[in-house]
This record gives sequence, C-alpha cells and structure tokens, in this order.
Amino acid sequence: MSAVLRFPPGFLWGVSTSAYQIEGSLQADGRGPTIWDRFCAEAGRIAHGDTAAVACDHYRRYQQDVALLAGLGVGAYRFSIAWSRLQPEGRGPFKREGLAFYSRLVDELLAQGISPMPTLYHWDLPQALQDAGGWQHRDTAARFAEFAQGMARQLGDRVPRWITHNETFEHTVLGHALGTHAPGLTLGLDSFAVAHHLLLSHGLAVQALRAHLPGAAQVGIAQSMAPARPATGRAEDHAAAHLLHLLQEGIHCEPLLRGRYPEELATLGIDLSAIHAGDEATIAQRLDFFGINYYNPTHVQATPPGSPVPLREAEAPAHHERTEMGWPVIPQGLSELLLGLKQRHGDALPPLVITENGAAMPDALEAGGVDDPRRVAYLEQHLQALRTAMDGGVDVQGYFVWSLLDNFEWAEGYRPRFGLVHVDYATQRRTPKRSYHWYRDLIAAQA
Ligand code: IFM
Repeated sequence: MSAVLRFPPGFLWGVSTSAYQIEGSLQADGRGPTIWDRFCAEAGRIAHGDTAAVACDHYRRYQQDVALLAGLGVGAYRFSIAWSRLQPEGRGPFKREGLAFYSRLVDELLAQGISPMPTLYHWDLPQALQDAGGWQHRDTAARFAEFAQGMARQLGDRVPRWITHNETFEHTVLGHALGTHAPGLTLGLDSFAVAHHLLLSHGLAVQALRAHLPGAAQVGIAQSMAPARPATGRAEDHAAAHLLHLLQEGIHCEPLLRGRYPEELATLGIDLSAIHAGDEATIAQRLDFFGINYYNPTHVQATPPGSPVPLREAEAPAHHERTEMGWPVIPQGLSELLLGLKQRHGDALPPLVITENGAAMPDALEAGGVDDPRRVAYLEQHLQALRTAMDGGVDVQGYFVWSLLDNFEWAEGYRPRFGLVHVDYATQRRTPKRSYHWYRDLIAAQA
C-alpha cells in the first residue's frame, strides 16, 4: 500500500447504490409506480429496451448483498429508499411492507457492523406526484418533507447519517431540461423551477429530519460536481464553461452553502419567479456534511447563436483514457474541484464526503472471475487525487465507490458495468471482481 493512500483514522469507507438501479420487484408489496417505470415503458427511451423490472433482484437478495458488503469491510453503505414503496402515491400513510423491507435492511447492516446511510430521493418520484405537476410544482417539496419526516420517525433510532437528495443538477438537467431521463421533459432553462423546488424540498426535509432525529444524527446532500473546462481557447467556449459553472455549482451548491443564488443568474433571462421570500434561507440549512459525486471534468462548447440551449458537452482531448460511458479519466479533476470549492467557499464549506466515484469498464467474466485492472487504476488514481486535496487543507471525511454491484444505468440500460461485483443478469450470480478484493485490502490496511 503506497503511503499516499493512507487516510486519517476514522475515515469512512463505503460503497453506494440506489433503489431503482438494483431492487427490481417493482410490483411487490403495493409499491406505487414511479416516473422511471413510466419512462422505461416508452419505446426508445432506454438502450436495448432494458427495464429495471428485475435489475439485481436486490429486494429479494439483500442479505446476500449485505454479506458482500461485510466481506468488503466497509464502514458504511449508501443506498436509497424508494419513496413509492412507502407512499405509493407520494402522500398518505406509510405502507407496512415497504417499511419492513428497509427496516430489515438496516438491521442486517447493523448486525454486520455497517453504518446505514440512506438517500431519501434518488430520482424515483412517485408517478402520482408527477401527474400532479412533479417538481415543477411547489407542493412536491412539502410532500417530500413529509416523507422525510416519516422515515426519520421509523428509522431514526438506527440510522446515524441521512442524505436528502442525489444530484439535483442531473435530475434537473437530464430529466427536465433535456429529457434524456425521466420524466422526459424538455424545458431547457425553464427547468429552473424544478431545481429550485428540489433545493427547497431539501431544506424542508433537513428541518423535518432534525425535528425527529436524535441530536447526534448527521444530515447532508449528495451533489454532482465537476470542473467545467472550455473545449477550446475560443472566448465563446470560455463563456460556455463559465455558464455551466453557474448552472451547476451556482444553482446547486451556492444557495445550500451561502443562502443565496448567484446574482448573475438574473442576467441570464431565466424565470426566477419560483423563488419566494424566505426560500433561500430555508434551503441553507446547516449541513453536517456535503456529499460530492465526482466522475470527470466537463468539457464545454458554445452552441451557435439561436440554438435552444446555449452550450453543449464536448469531447475531452483525445489523449485521455475513456470509460465505457465515454467519460474521460481525469483524476486531477477531483483535486482541482475540491481545492477550488475550499477556495471559493472557505469556512462555509462543511466537511466533505465523496459519496460517489467509480467507473464503468469493459469487464468480462472469465474462468469464474473478473479481472478489472483499469477500475483498480481508476480508483487508486482518484484516491491519490483525494489525498492531494486533503493535504491541501480540504476536510474530507469519507469516500464511497459507485457502485457495489453492476446495475441498471438509467437510459444506458445494463451495458455499462460500474460494480465492484459482477452481476450475471440471467442467473443473478454475483462475482466479486479484482477491484472488490483490491478495495477490501485497501480498507483493511487502513485499520
Ligand atoms: O448511476 C449513476 C447514479 O445513479 C448517479 N450518479 C452517477 C452514476 C453513474 O452514472
């Protein structure tokens, strides 16, 4: 183990998953339909017509998956709770069966000495709430706070760390601005109301959680963050990169940390009328930790004048290695991001946790095993970059690999494999990859 991969005592090692990507059993125990069920049923939305109907069958095989977590030796497991298993229509009394599932999962984790870290919303809105206006509608924020309160009441005695949302930027942009994710809306910059209501719901949920959790419980959010890089030296591409920074960190980070959207937003012609008096203060609840999901910097190009959206993602320079998602491998982007956040936000920045980092690689199951040296190299290089940022004064308290299992990668279906554990979808057989053993050894060596 190289010295650079030594982390402070108490550093939290984990892995992440999300409900829709692994659970399957979409009809079980009275679960209500979600926007992703509807989206997957629409022709042409998901690669190869894949659906999450079975996924990793985790709903029925969770004990086996907790055993895999125990074998890894992780201190914590980040999973998400499927809102529509508790409230099939997004409101009303909680279903006993849904509660029983997450309660059993939490107990199983605790029995193995693994700290449960649930995310309350990882993109799977109950369809009934979408039918009532979804995140464009302010009332959805209040519904989410009620859901958070119910979960705190039910699991608060056993769950020490809570995450409200996963990646409000991606959910806004892919789901509501560009339409490549559920619910498939193409609102462009008019999707700002969605972003605002997601952030507002976060603030309301933090209040609801704190009102019902023991004092020591920690509450945070997991946001996708990436340095925005101009694709060329052209002034318009620099302006596009600045705009992306504003749309991502400006909207999805600044109000959380500073209680204000950037003033520059008003100059973009975005309709900001969704912001009511007092909302920004509600959004800026104190955070015990700020979760960062990092994969790669975004290279940005301006689109021609008159285009429906003012910028687009460009190819990264050709010399970068690429993952199966086509994403460039740029570990220094992580240290640049973290040091930049520290510089821009100073003491307003809570302790950070890397809530997702990982790579889809061309894994093959051969002779009963999966040799994935490129994933090992990816993780090792990103941990080195993390160490660089920590040595530079950034307070990072944990690191979670995306993902424990190969799983349903949204619009990309099952082709990209992100797991430390290979899943044979025909048999549901789990095979730990070389990266699983590598991560296990890394965690053990820290102890
Ligand atoms: O699979 C997703 C996850 O749901 C959210 N963050 C990025 C991952 C990889 O695309």
